[in-house]
Amino acid sequence: MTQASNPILERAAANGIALEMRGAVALVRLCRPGKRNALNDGLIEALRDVFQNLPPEAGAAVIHGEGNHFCAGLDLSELKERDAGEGIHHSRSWHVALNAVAQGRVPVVAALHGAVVGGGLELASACQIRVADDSTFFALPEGTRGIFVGGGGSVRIPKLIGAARMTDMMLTGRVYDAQEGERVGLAQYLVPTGNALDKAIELATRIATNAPLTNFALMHALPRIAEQPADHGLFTEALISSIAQAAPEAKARVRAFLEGKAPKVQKS
Ligand code: 1HE
Repeated sequence: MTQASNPILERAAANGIALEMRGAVALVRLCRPGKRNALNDGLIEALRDVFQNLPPEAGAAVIHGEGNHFCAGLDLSELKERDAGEGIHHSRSWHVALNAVAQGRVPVVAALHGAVVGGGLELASACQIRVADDSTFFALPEGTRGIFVGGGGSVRIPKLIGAARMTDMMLTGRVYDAQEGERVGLAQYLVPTGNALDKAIELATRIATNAPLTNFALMHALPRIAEQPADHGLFTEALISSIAQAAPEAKARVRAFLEGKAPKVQKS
């Protein structure tokens, strides 16, 4: 399905989210470079719509930003118009959109460069994999602006770097550069400036060849197991692993290895 033939995707494109298929990889681009891809209501809605309506041929997705920055976070010009009640619903609308990324149908790789700040870091943390290039910097300026994260950041970011580091970022305005970001766990990959998108596409292309049930288990079972008490987690693991290994695709892949037709694990 192309953007031109799908009214939902056409509306998303008009609101600043472009979708392009690259083989089995859905390339999702934030297209508001003049405002550093700041996320206004239209963009958040478009993000939700795109991830809820990925073409059936998509086996993985990449999200990236146009211009010199990945994303400057919440569009602060919209903040001043909101009272407390509206603020709650606004935050919930981000939760829905970012859940569509985190717990959609396919794994998502974020290609990061420049500013990954505030809601931009919340968006990146909703992705399964983050690839940063050397120009990337991470910050949570909410503390400085007198506000709080509202796009799931307080749930997802401590899982990446721990509550202590997130608290420090918000209390002091600390900015992590790309190297520090990778070291503390904000990104799993670090590449030279300008190479994040290519690396993200390479990873997503590989991810798209996984058995769909494996990808499903990693997106939907693992995060839940990680939050369960150990005894419940072990039980859930037994269930999901038996479902995955019973699939015909798993049997075919294991057979291929045993017959010497599948690659061995190798040092990179
Ligand atoms: C914006 C925004 C924005 C840029 N909302 N308009 N996020 C922040 O606090 C980060 C605010 N932004 C910045 O610190 C800088 O813009 C950047 C480091 C990201 C980029 O700097 P630079 O020099 O490349 O761009 P600029 O000149 O600062 O901005 C270019 C334009 O984008 C300018 O508008 P113009 O009309 O004057 O050209 C900026 O006003 C505009 N712009 N960032 C609105 N964020 C769910 S809760 C999440 C809570 C948060 O995310 S709070 C953190 C918000």
